[in-house]
Amino acid sequence: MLRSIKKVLIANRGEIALRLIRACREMGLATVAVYSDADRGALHVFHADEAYRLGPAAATASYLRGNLILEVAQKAGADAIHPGYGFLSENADFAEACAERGIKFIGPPASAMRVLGSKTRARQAADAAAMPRVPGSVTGLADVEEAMTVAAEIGYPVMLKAAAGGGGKGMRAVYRREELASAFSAASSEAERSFGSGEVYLEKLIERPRHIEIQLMADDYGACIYLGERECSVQRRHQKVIEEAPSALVSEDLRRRMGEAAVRLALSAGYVNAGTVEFLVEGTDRPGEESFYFLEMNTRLQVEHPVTEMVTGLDLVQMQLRVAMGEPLGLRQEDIRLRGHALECRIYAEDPENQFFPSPGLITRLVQPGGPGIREDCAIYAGWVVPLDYDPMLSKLVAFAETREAAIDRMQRALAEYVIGGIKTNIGMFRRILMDEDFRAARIDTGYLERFLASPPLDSPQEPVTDVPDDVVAIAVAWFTSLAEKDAVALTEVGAESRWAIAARREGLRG
Ligand code: MV4
Repeated sequence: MLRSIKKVLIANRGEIALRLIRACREMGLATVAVYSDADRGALHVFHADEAYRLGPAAATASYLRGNLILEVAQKAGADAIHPGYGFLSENADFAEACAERGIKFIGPPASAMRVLGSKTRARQAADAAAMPRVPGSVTGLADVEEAMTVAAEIGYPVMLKAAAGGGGKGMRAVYRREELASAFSAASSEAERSFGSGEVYLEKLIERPRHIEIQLMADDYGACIYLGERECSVQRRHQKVIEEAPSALVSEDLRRRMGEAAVRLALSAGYVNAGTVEFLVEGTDRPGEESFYFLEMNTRLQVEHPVTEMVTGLDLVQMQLRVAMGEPLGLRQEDIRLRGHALECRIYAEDPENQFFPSPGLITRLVQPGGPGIREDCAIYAGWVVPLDYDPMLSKLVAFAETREAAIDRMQRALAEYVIGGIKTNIGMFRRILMDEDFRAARIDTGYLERFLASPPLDSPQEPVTDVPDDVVAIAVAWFTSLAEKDAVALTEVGAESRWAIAARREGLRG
């Protein structure tokens, strides 16, 4: 059944709101933006056809107000809402409220969101779909005694997880029987506090896993395809930092097995639209012996979707919109071909020299990279004040090339072009990661970044500057200083110097 969509309300902000507006415009759809007081001057407000104020800056007073957003949609005559990621995107009650008012929620049905939103129910769905999952319980643990029994069955080390959780909250690794009781009550009360449900379950602990996820797209007619994987092992405190597609560690055979399992799970949950199945993978150093385990399914468009777009040549947001209109996918699995390699760096307003503290504020100067194979998804401009009320991600810088090595070189070139003045950013950290031998050899797992940050590469080879005349160096330094005055000041600050600070200063002088 075809559904008419002519006007889309974008229930989000920042780079993803802009990304969604762009897809709508290319398809001839009108757009309605919503904004908080902090975002009056934001680019998504500027680029949409109409914009409505929601309230004060706090997300709970603005982008999380589902009922108000629905009122705006009705007033503006929008026939669909795209939630983007975060905010209301995985809120099944909101998806249901949209349906009740005859407004199309661009995402899966509320019923599928409910099944997959509970980790224990999702594990049951995985079993029903013959999808490999980490050994452990598939229902909440009634008490410590039950936890003891399950842990003894699967063997230590184990991991306690919140059924309503995600992102590492309410999670506890337990290495010995004696530690289980206190970890159980800690995990359970943290889960209760964070999610309003104290339900926890147990899994076998997988040590040094890789985090690899499969992108799915399903239509209303039972067609579902996988669009390859993304390698997301480079994380810090459960925040992804670099993503790539494809994963250097996934063979064609492993990709097919993971993709087919992900499709089975989605179909068994009645899934429609874009979704991502996350896996823990171990044994990628032993080709043919890799094991993958279902972790969770994300029922939204993800931050890192651009790397999949680059290697598939598809526009995932346009596909989402067409599926929401009731169109069939129009693609079979064999139509999906991966080509080349894409890397994404998440550039944040944060200070790597000060425990990655958020560094919001006024962007005084901005020189953005471009050229062959570079895509930048962002919503910043010189003069924009990065609000402290939301996630401080500034930009997703994406490099695409024929090979992983060429994509890394291209990313390095783009990072070297990038100047953001007025606020601290993690750009320098990416320059160092991309020089790292282990990263370049794809020797990465979920612990890679924390290990790397704990031991900065002070002895990395520096480019010789001896062939540059002194006056040229002086001009370059003056130019750099004028472009990034605040950063430059930080480079000359004295005080307790971390090894990172030293590495960062050398990086700054080199640049
Ligand atoms: C695990 C695990 C090891 N074993 N589960 C972290 C976030 C949450 N969504 C799942 N997480 C993990 N679950 C078992 N049984 C290790 C992690 C984990 C992790 C997973 C993906 C990406 C980065 C991570 C960093 C630390 C721990």
